[in-house]
Amino acid sequence: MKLVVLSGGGGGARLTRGLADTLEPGELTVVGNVGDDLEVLGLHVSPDLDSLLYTLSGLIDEDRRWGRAGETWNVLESVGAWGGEDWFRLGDLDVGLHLVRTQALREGVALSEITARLAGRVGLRCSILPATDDRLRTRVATPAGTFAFQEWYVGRGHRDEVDAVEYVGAREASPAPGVLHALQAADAVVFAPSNPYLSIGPILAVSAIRRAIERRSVRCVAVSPLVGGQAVSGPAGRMLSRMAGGTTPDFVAQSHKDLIDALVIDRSDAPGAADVPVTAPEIELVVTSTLMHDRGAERRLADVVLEAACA
Ligand code: FO1
Repeated sequence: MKLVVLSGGGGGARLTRGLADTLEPGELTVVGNVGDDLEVLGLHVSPDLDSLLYTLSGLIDEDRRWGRAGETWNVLESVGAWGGEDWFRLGDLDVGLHLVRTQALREGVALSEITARLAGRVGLRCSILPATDDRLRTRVATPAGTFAFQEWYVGRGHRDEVDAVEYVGAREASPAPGVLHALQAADAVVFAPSNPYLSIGPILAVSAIRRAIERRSVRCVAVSPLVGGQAVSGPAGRMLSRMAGGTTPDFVAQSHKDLIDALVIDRSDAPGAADVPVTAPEIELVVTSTLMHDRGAERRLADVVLEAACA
């Protein structure tokens, strides 16, 4: 079965690992968010692509949910001591990857090509494609001003409420090579349990990707990033409350309006008999346990998602 997953880092990467464990080599293509990318200390960092790469290869720090396990911070300490930018924490092992990627980009290699080379180095059984090779950057508008994504997320600890999200460059961006082909060949599409505005939104802001999903003839299944109406990590719950008006499955479904056939939600979010769906009654709700606390839980959720995708 050929599956395309749209994903950010964190929970999205974990579900992707569960799907990769279940599917045959070559059956899974992950389209990763690049709206979080930044240039820091002269290095190009792609946090979500790297979380996917590190999670799928077993190199991720499972507690922090980003960067490498067994990391050391000598470079960062030296940068700080020399008065350089150390607000965005790049570990020594992580820096190695950024050096290789940045050099390739400067030599004119596309982000998709260097991502494929890196995935090849760790022997991944699935493809990771950036949504686009073009420059696409998320900015958030808050009561304190408008910020580049990482300036708000890491620099300000994503404490400011978000009024609006902008995807700078999306209008001119084309899908990276392979993205449209993967979508056209897919037997199903999955939106990972990633933030609808910050992770899935930037991917769908590439209009050719959105159009391909709108015109698909196969099922599209989203997995809610919420458990008990709150994000497992990050600001998705607060953003849905403020920007969509609530955090029930209805509001999550609404954030993927006209794009999904089914929404997988956690048991703790299952609507009661008295809850009448108002916004998206045509979307099938699949209720299961969505918390991925270990590899077994990732695989169990992947099985539920695959069943919903094949229904
Ligand atoms: N997240 C933080 O909260 N603080 C950091 O200093 C930080 C550094 C960092 C470096 C490389 C990388 O791949 C990810 C990093 N992250 C950091 C995570 C990242 O900013 C976010 O988790 C994602 O962009 C949101 O999906």
